[in-house]
Amino acid sequence: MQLGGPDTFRPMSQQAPWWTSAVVYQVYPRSFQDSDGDGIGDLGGILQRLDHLTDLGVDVVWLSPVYPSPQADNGYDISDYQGIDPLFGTPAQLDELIEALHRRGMRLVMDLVVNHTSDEHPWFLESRASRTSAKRDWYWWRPPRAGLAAGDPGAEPTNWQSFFSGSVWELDEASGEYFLHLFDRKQPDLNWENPEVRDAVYAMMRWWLDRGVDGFRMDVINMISKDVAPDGSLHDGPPLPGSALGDGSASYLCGPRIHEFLQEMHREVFAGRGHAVGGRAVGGRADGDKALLTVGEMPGVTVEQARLFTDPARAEVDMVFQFEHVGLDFDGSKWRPVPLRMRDLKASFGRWQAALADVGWNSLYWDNHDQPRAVSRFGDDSPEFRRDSATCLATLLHLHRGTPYVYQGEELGMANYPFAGIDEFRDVESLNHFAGAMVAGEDPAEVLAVLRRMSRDNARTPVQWDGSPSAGFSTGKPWLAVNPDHTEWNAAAQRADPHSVLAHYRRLIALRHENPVVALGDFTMLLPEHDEVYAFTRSLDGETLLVVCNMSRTRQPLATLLPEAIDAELVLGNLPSADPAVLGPWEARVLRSA
Ligand code: TEU
Repeated sequence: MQLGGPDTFRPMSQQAPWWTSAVVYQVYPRSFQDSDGDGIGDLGGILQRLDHLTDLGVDVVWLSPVYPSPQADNGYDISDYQGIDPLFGTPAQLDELIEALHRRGMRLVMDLVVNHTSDEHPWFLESRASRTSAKRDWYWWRPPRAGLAAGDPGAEPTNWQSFFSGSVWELDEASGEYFLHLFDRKQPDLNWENPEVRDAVYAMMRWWLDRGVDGFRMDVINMISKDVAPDGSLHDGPPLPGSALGDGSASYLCGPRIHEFLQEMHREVFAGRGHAVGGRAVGGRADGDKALLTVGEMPGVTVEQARLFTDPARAEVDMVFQFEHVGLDFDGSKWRPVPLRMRDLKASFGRWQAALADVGWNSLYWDNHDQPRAVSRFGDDSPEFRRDSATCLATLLHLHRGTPYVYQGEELGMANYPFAGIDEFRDVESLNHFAGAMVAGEDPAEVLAVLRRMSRDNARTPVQWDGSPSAGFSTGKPWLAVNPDHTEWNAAAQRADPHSVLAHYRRLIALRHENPVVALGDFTMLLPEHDEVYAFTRSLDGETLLVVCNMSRTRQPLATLLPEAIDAELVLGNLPSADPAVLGPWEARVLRSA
């Protein structure tokens, strides 16, 4: 099978950046490894577990926030951008981590949270101090709605609903004005319209790069530009069904100046700053002048926008996290889950693969610290199919074109937690949602059932290193309970088992490093309408890989569906194949077409 004619435009294959063949591993420090027995993971713990990362073969570590923070949103509320929270360790340990990763040929990407700060950040404290403060304009302060007094119902400057329930506006009694927070009330939004804010952020970023970090994952970076009228007012959004609040997203997702801001950031921070890792090129290729990695987290980003953000000629970011595929199993709100339809998943991934084929680049993920566990959500976490569905999902994702992200524990097949009551949750989003639903008179059992399925805490239970009582995570009491299934599902049990989920991730990562078709090949979706089999090809320079994944418990007649698969050579599979003509439950094969 030969795809991609002579007119296929493939500029990436000439001078592919290093990250096209790289795999990123996300560490959520609070839950990775505790080294001091306080039940909370820390930098010392990460330093103890580096062999796990080397063994897996990943190229980059993305570290979720470790900066000083009141921890209202587990560190996504930062009170000092240039320090390390004592909860997680010391600045010297961060330097040690940079050094240790570089020595092992890995890079460190820091989380950059600059849409908002903590309300305890000195910038906000100064801003809040008085209406005439020099930093008043660093945040979004607005008077009550015309004709209403501060605190009156509906007096909030706009009707926007916050991501974490309730209005985005919080009244500051002292000044009688409201401040904007798209997330929690302890996360006030910075005003990027103010050039002083932007300069302060860029200076902070340069400081981290000087310290040796290799790039940034930029939290909700497509929300930094707000659509503000010349008179300074912000616009109401369309009302949300059954709510007094509205959807303000048209005013802050990919706002009017977003490209300008990211281009300015690139010029001020990244231009001409590449550096080699440990004195050698990572991934075996010359790095040129672009050794850093930037990935923008962008809820609601469209493919058209993503092409602009990731077009190298525009110099904005290397890749974005889009949210389309993790929004297919709910109806508008994550608290209204619906079954995932395979054809929707194919249509979505297929569209992103096509849209970023000639310009730009995809990032690929199932899991992160905000998403329920993929094996429970998109796979089948019953004892019979858990290993097979986890490895099938991994194969499907890692064989797409783009940079794959592995979230801690995903490589072990970690599953959702069997939450029994609201007191077991810790996440501000889950707790706010539950409280709001109770005020609205919803049925607690139903709300809990949805939380059990969708809560971010599913992703945040401690990494399961071994079968001991705290799973090897901590000698103290873990801040969030360890999943009881760790006695069976843990790294120690999987390390030496060639059939484990861990071993399969290791093979997938190695395959991307070794085979340019996996990194750069053109993508073509097959069987777009099939409800259970997900199949596609990847082709480069005359070589074609055929990938077939059975996303169900039902055996599939491969001979009828894709006859070309029968004689093809098996490059990598997740099951010992008995019958080449039949695809077993959750079986995945990567084949080389004859
Ligand atoms: O998340 C942004 C975001 O919009 C979501 O993934 C969010 O968690 C989800 O919509 C809730 O349903 C980023 C961080 O990844 C997240 O952990 C932070 O809470 C959030 O920004 C605020 O910094």
